[in-house]
Amino acid sequence: MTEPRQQWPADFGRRYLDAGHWTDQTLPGFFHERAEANPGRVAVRSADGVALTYEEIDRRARAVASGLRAAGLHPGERVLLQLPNVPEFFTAMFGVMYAGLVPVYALPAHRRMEVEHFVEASGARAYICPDAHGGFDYRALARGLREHLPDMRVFVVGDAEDLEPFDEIESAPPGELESLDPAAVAFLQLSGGSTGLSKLIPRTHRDYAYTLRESARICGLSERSVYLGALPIAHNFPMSSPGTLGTFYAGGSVTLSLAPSPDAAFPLIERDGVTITGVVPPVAILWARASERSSHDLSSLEVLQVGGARFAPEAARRIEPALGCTLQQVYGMAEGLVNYTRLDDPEEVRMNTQGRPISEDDELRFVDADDRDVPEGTPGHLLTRGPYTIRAYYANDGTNERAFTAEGFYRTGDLVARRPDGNLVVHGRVSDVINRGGEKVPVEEVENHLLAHDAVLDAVLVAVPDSFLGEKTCAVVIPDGPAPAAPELRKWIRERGLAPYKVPDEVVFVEGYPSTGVGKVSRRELRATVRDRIREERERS
Ligand code: J2J
Repeated sequence: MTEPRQQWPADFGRRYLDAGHWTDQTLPGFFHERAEANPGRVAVRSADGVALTYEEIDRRARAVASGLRAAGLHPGERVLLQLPNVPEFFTAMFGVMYAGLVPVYALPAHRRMEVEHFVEASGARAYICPDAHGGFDYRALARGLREHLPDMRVFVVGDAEDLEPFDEIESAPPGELESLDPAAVAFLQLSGGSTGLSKLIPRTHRDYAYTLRESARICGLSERSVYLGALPIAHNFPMSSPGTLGTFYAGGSVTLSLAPSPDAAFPLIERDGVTITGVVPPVAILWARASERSSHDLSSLEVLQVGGARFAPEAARRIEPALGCTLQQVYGMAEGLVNYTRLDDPEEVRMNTQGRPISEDDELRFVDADDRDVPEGTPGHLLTRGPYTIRAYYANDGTNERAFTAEGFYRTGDLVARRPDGNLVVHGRVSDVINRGGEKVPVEEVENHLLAHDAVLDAVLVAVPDSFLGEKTCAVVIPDGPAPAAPELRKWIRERGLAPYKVPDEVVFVEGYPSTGVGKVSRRELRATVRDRIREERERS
């Protein structure tokens, strides 16, 4: 496995330390400092109005740490954390870290297939999950996991039934804490941008603390800021750009919404005087529409951040007049690099670009398919390295050789142009991931599931344009014999235990694929040809 200390070559590390980017701060360390400085300040308010102070979260996290240690977990071991937007997310996350353990974040939408993959890829020894959320019972998933892995420790937030209740470890007597190394891996985040199964992203305390500090500054956070966690808070965007952790960094408070819909979020904005939040483009469009009819007072909202997927300028222009706040575009990735439009940028920049990097030490290259630099201003494949961009995934299966250049640049898989003013414009993707309104669907993974069906001879998953999501997924299937009904195939995929957002939005059956005109056909060319053919057919009809 990739040793975190070896990630950045020594000369780069020295440069980032000398520049003051990297410090000795750790993630639970900075939170503890805030708790000591302002113990009584509210850190988190849940959707149902329970307020927890910095001191309370810190105390509970320390209890969780001793509870996990008493349960026989050892420093360095991994703990899979799959929680929705509830305060226990933070007591669990900081608690796991305080114990010297490494959290691995799963999204609430992930199901058995993904969870098993994360457990296997990380070697996690414990799983912290909710009882049920969004109509799904995670206890059943946990029991299934324990059938193969009887030693897996499971802690359930809420009604644990026959499993171990999280509240018990949350009320353990706080004990000795591990002293943490700022250069060590703080957690494993999930990749959305990479091809195939999700890769695990090792982020260190000091590289992440740097993004939190700078993101909080760029986004104008202060002790009076109230951030709404509307997207699932385990995702890198609402976690760190500046997200919940950047808000704690600034000493502000976080309000948690269980869903990003206007119905769930608007009353909370009014209740707690939310000043800033981050959403994906389809949610921003819904909010702008809903605000016209809403009776909720949204006047506290100063900044709406939009990121995760391309935000069309026409949609961007509707945000500020509808919501009476500043639009900030955010183009980031869990692997590292994050770009922001600045709050005082001219309107033209805020509407038409995805901003510029956090750090003057973020290095960006724009290249063609052969890694040759393209002329400045033309769209190219974006490669990047810097003080908070990983140099390797937590994997040793050959992924790293493909995902990084020999000089340590991360291949983002994005097609991006840099304007003369330094701002970036994202043109699309070059890797095989469909960005479904911010949710990343790795096509190969879904195709492999489709191919497992008896009645499927071959399947390609392509993106088709969608006015709401930007793009959605269409499975183009060659049946083996009589074609199954499309809804049946979708149901079958869902029941295999795949996250609902990965289930193809549409299924069409064909007799064969159009030829790409070259001898041996690559899957990528085939997808492009099928996608173009489907687009043409739709435009004609
Ligand atoms: C176009 N594509 C975008 C944007 C991300 C902040 C914000 C987002 C993420 C994120 C994040 C985009 N316009 N504004 O981690 O800290 C696409 C790109 C990118 C991929 C990364 C953060 N913002 N994207 O979305 O790891 O294709 O992170 O490479 O989930 O989302 O996805 P993910």
